[in-house]
Amino acid sequence: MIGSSPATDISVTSGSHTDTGLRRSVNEDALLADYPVFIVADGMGGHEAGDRAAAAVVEEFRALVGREDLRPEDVAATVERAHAAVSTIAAGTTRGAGSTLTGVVAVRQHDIPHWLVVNVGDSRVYRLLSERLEQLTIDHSVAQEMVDAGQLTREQMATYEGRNVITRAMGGEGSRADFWLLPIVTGERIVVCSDGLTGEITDEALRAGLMMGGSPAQTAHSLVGQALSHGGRDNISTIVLDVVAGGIHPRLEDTTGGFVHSESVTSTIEVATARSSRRRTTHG
Ligand SMILES: [Mn+2]
Repeated sequence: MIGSSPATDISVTSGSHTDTGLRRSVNEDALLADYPVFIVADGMGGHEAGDRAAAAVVEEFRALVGREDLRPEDVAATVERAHAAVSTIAAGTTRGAGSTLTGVVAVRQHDIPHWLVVNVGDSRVYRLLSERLEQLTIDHSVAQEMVDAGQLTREQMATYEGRNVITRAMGGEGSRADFWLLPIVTGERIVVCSDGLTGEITDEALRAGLMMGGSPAQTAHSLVGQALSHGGRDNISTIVLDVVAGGIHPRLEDTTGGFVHSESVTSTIEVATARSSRRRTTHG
């Protein structure tokens, strides 16, 4: 899939793959990879409510496909609509329903093309730029809170027994989204994925897979295949996209290898209505 914007000449190539995995009977993940929207939703809930919740999130974002003039507020409004749609589904169930939401949407800010990174829950967005992999989102999970408190290392997150407990979800009371605004950079490779990927492969394996030279579609397939070969205990969804042209050019300080967490290099912006309460939600 190639999307291009005449106004900005942003050119993006993307590929995606989703798999039920080896242990679950239903794929409750949903994804949308169609310029300017690249999102993953990981649904949770009994009796097929999880996949309906994730599908509802994707359906709200489908209205933004093909739009060249999006502003951060448009995305924030879509997040609100998606939250309302999932809440409606949840209200019709006995066990409740919810979904994560993560991804990037191309928007214009001060007439410069940016990615608006959005996150609710523990699905993730990563960026590979000049061999350096960084996680652009911060999980809303008990495990992340333990890492922040120094009670768990980042390496222990993937195997921690309470790793599925998230602290924010679409459709839940704690649904406030995090947003980050980043200039689109020519040459960057962005990954949007559910925890079925990051629960099975390490950041270093992810980085290596992204650097093998495959197309976005080949790379998305190959990463999902790696997660399956590591056990495939959850639904696995992966979007890979390359910015081929039209973005800014990377700064010199962005060109070192390795992995960094995003807090120091991105800034959080407030574009959504805050909801202060929190509820812990378990998903798989
Ligand atoms: Mn999952």
